[in-house]
Amino acid sequence: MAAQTNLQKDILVLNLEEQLMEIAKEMYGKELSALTDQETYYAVLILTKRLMAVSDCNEGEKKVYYISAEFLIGKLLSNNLINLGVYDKMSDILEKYGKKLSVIEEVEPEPSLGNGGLGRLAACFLDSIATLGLPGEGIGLNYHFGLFKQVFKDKLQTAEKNAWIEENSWLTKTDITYDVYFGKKKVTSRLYDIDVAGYDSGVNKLHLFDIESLDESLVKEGIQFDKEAIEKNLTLFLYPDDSDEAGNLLRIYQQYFMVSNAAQLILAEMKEKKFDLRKMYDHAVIQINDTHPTMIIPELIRILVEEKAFTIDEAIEVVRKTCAYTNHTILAEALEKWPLKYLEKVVPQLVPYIKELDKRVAAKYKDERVQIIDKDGRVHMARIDIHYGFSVNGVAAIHTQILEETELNAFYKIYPEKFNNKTNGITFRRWLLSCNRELAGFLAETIGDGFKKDADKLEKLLEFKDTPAVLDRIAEIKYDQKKKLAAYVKENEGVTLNPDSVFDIQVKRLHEYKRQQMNALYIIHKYLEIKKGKKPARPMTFIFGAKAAPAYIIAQDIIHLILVLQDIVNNDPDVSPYMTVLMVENYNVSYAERLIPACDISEQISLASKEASGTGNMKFMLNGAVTLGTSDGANVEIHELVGDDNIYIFGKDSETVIRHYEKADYVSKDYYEKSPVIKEAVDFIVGKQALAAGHKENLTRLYNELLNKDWFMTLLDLEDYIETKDRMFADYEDRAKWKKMMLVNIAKAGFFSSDRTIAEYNRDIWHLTKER
Ligand code: NBX
Repeated sequence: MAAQTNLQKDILVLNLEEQLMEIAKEMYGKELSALTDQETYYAVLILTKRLMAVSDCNEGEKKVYYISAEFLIGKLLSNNLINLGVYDKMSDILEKYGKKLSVIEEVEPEPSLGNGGLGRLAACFLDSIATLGLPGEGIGLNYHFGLFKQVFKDKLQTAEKNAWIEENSWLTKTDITYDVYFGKKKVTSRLYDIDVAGYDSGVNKLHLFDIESLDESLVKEGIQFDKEAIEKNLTLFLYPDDSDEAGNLLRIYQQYFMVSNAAQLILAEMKEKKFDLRKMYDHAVIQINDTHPTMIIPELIRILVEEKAFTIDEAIEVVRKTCAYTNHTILAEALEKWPLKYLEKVVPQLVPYIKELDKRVAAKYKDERVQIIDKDGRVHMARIDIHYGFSVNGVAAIHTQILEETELNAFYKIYPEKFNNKTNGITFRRWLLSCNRELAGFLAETIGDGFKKDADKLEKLLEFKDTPAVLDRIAEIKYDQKKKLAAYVKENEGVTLNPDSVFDIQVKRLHEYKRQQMNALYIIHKYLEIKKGKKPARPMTFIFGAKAAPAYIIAQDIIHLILVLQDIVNNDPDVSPYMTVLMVENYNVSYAERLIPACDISEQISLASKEASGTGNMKFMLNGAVTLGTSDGANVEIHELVGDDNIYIFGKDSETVIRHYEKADYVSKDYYEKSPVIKEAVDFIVGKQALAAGHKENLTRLYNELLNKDWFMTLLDLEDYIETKDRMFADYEDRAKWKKMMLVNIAKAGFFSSDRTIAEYNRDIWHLTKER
């Protein structure tokens, strides 16, 4: 069977050109050369889907179900073509008919099925699971408008819907539908699949559940809609505003809808394959991506008891051996705690089971910190995962260590054997081969193309760390990427970037702990220095990209400050020759693919202990940027790999920061009053110039926050940050030194391939075997 399907794919590949011409005729009644870019994109999409449909599936006795509320997959065309091994061939065919594949790729809409790192990680993992030939599937939701599209108006973020689903898309409608009950209320789901092609390997599936009765016309202004009618709005948006009760309830509806469908899908497959349900754990492992899918645990227990004649003890035991949990944060406010009364309203059928799980814990452990339902009647979702799953993992070494020693210490003492670390990774297919074809091509010429399947082979590049021709070529590619980005930015943002300047980039979700505000204070400091006559050796370009949660007020204020600085700096003739500020609009995966290859300085400046891992840091390093970072998340491991000479680390370490929190002895005003440099920069926020360019309400609120609260300790590290960043800009002028740093960073990035991460998940948690 496998051999036959492979043959089908080979035949299709041989006849790619004829097939494409046929599709053009069938769909549009035209010759290939007469198609518009849009039509060409659809034709190539249909052909690529056919290729995946006839490819081998990764099969085996046991499968991982990666359940996640987010899969930030990005555009798929280029990646699918690369992974199927037909990118160059397709590109040549299109060229023959007067078309450029890179232009056709532009037409594809980007699905925004994730917020940031957690969702993008899930997408990288699907790529690596398929590439390693492992049987595995993603299960999530098909949000019609995904995460909002960011539009700046009057230097403020506004939100619009992102309608990404077109008549022709990567989604394939299946005939699978399930009934999902919210108490007595029934809705009907529909499954859509997206094929995930592994690199030079088989194909897996991403299952996205949707609701049949959805009503897109409910969305009126921006992203506003009526939150009451569940059957009409359930999958409209990813995590709609959760600042009020209706928003929270909708999130619980979404989560239960996801896990009810997941449970039915998994159990249907167990039945179809005639697997023994009492040994479910031999055939299925469920990876719970953060707490959003946690209700899969009580839901499976409920079904096993009510429909499959298990005793409650038996059900708990089987489910415990099947489920594993990944933690992505130590921020207390980000750990989900649902009021029991919300759960009673949305999923009354689960409540007796959650209470039973709670009762068992309470009977065994007195410690309040490990109880599932707390004194205020809130259900701690992570605690369900830890007690009733077999594995708990953090996403970088220091993160797991903090979980074990501090945040989850009470659990670590009970279940030391469940805890393990899986340092995050990124797929090199998207973050090198696809987004930086020039660099990937040059690396292949220099060290052979073994690194494409075995990322550790990148280390071979170290043999060339003193070879001028190689160093120069890497720097030249960087320069070309900066020019390419500048052209794109000119066209899309109307801002002129100087490719001879240093490109300093901070792109990630906007959050105070990530400290975009600290970067903004550095920019103010530089601006004032230049005004006083201290010119930098070379112009500097500061680029930001970030969306802020609509209900997160201070994050909106930080965006406002950056846009105000962009206006002031770029329009000041004394300063603009030396520095440029740009906040790109609607930062997303596609924008990241343009920004990352063009970056010189990678900003990874979170308050130590707060960034679980970070994955942008890995993407930048792989593309030859040098990291400016704190000892946080995966920065710590990057530092260990590249050594002191190839990274710029600053700021207080996580132990010091954690001590400040414990003692509650950080007072931001002390830092402000002690340091004239800090004072001057902070005061600028509410100075005449800023107020003339921006809004008093936003700027004053941010100023007060920094001065009187500064929960994420911006001012604690500001002086060290300024000193280190200045040193970095100075070192950039030592071109020989800088180029070597670029090379070492690329060479050492192999560890951060998600192929390595997934191999570790499989070795330690999943234990899957491949059949092909
Ligand atoms: O997960 C991120 C962490 O902040 C990163 O350090 C880490 O690298 C990444 C992958 O492990 N977490 C994250 O992206 N969280 C969310 O986006 C999120 C979304 C919804 C929600 C809570 C968190 N309710």
